[in-house]
Amino acid sequence: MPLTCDHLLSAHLDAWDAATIHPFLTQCQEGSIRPAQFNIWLVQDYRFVTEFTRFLARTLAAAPDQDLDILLSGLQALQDELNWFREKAAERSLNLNTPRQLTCQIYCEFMGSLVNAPYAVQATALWAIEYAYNQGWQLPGPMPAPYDEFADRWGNSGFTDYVNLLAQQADAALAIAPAPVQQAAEEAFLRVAALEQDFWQMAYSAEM
Ligand code: HMH
Repeated sequence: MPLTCDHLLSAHLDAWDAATIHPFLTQCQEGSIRPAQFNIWLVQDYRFVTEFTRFLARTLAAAPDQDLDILLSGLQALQDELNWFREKAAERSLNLNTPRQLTCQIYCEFMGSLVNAPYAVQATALWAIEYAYNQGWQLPGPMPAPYDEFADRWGNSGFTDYVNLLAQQADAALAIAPAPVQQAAEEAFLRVAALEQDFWQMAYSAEM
């Protein structure tokens, strides 16, 4: 039986919960997050998304013809997202040239390390990265302003549809992948889960 995204989730429930359930998100939902901590996340996530854009572009470069349409829509959404991050940072007078924290750097290096990985591995990692935010921002329930705008960016139904299509594309690639590639995809999934957990935690351990 080929590996699927559903199987990865059910085989690694604890790792996935740790990636998507965190006090950072709960405190956004309660409106009790300290603005300084939220701002650390915001700046670091902008820095992450710039590298994630490059990762998506490299994944697109390796994709079969039938996957190009969805991946191009993802790149277009990231163009909007990067501009949105710049607006949010300007509203809060945040400097987006702030150096990357170690956790952000490690996550970006991991995405870079997948440059020569088989497409099935890249597609699985891409899905996991997007699904982590799709779930993480939705699970706590409706958020108060100003966090509702952030929750909606990754929790809205259009983004949810996009993530489901990414899962279908990853599943199709995994279905024709040899066993060692499926194993590499599982390792990439677990790596994403661990890095997502660290990324939330970064808002609490980092200095501005
Ligand atoms: C850390 N993971 C992190 N940041 C993001 N913006 C996404 C995933 C997007 O899905």
